Amino acid sequence: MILEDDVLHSLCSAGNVVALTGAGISAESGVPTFRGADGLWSKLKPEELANFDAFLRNPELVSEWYKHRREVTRVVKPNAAHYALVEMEKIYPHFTLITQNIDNLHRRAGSVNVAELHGNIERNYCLGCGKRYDGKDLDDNSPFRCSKCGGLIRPDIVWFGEMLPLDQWEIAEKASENADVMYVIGTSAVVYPAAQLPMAVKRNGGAVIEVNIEETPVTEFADASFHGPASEILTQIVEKIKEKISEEPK
Ligand code: BJW
Ligand code: ZN
Repeated sequence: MILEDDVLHSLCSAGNVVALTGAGISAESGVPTFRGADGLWSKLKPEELANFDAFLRNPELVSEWYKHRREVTRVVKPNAAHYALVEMEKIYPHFTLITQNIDNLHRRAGSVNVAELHGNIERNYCLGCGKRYDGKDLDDNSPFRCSKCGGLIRPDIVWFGEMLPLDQWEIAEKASENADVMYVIGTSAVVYPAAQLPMAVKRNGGAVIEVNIEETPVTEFADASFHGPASEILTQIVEKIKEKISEEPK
């Protein structure tokens, strides 16, 4: 990986920094991505599983699918890319991690300031009365129906056509508008409104640094694009930032 001096300088001098992550950051932990040859949507149809109508049509099927996904996310572990972002949170004075992932791996790695745009697979709630359930309650006891009102229990995640949680979106939007630097990591950047955040950074004069194994719509306007596995690239970026900061006179 070649990190040009001027790019490294802007990464080291940034005060407000944001990372926007997608499924690719968890791929090396063993969580499948959505798009691409091995992605979830190559085998399963999103319109049959990942929207509210599909859930109402067949709550058992959809709930079983999320139960299976919870089992997958619980056995996997955060990887070096998640830990590199924990380091960044320590380096930068103001650091916000915006994730589209529902797998909880950023928090498990130790990141604190995390905005979850698409929810969290461990959280669930009843459509009838709002009672909250965590994933473990559902998996250990009888699934799907609320113990209080008998209503359907759904995962607290954002399906297509649904609004993002307003508080998380506002954090993400504000942090992006104020960002000196945004790292865009492991996302195909095709799902809105998350995909508009890197453009908001550019519009406001910030720099966009992309980390992805492939080109995406962000590549075109990014200030630098690093094409390779997030675990390797982010570890190297963090090392270089630390090295440079330690060389600077105090
Ligand atoms: C690596 C790597 C490694 C691999 N290292 N990199 C036109 C038509 C219809 C709808 C729309 C439209 N325009 C906009 C919309 C709205 C829609 C949308 O954006 N659709 C587009 C797809 C067209 N958006 C919504 O509906 C959103 N809500 C909304 O807009 O509300 C307002 C509204 C209300 C009412 C009506 C209309 C509008 C909600 C979006 C919710 C997204 N939900 C999902 C599913 C969550 C549940 C679940 O998990 O089951 O969230 S979709 C899925 O995509 C998931 C992800 O968070 C999201 C983004 O995917 P991501 O993370 O980018 O993953 P991939 O797989 O796409 O990419 C992985 C990347 O990693 C790749 O680039 C790889 O190269 C890379 N990679 N290994 C580095 N080791
Ligand atoms: Zn209920």
